[in-house]
Amino acid sequence: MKTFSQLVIVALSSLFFSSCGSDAPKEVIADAVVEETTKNWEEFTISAVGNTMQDMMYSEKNLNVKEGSWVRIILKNEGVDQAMIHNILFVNFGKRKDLALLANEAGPDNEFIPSSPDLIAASGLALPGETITLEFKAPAKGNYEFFCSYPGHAGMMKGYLFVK
Ligand SMILES: [Cu+2]
Repeated sequence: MKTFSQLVIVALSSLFFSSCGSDAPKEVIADAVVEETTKNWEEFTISAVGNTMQDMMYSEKNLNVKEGSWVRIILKNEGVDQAMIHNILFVNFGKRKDLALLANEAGPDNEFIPSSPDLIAASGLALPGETITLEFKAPAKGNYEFFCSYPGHAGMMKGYLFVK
């Protein structure tokens, strides 16, 4: 019985040979297949809990991933109060407060996502009861921060990403 990776190789071989002397797009497809099957995903489910500005928080504070991996964040907004609207932004270390201010300026039209070179990845907004997924390639080795950029939330909803 062939394993999944063997099947992929077979599929790639046939793509390669069938593309010889013909148009290039098939090789592009093959490259996409290679990338998708070789991605190393690190998946985290994070709950946003609490229903007041005093008790809202993420269920996870520290995330550890390996350099070169892909990160999948599944953010579950478990709040029920209509003011509990959340997202999750990953930013360079030490930039949480600066980017929270920029996020306020970006406003609801931009889902409170600031435009900044210190921003690594940002999810959309999750309303109470909603779940949202964010996927991104882990940045270079080092320490990073994450937080909720909905106005007034960055002081309570925050944590760290360590890329090793
Ligand atoms: Cu929030």
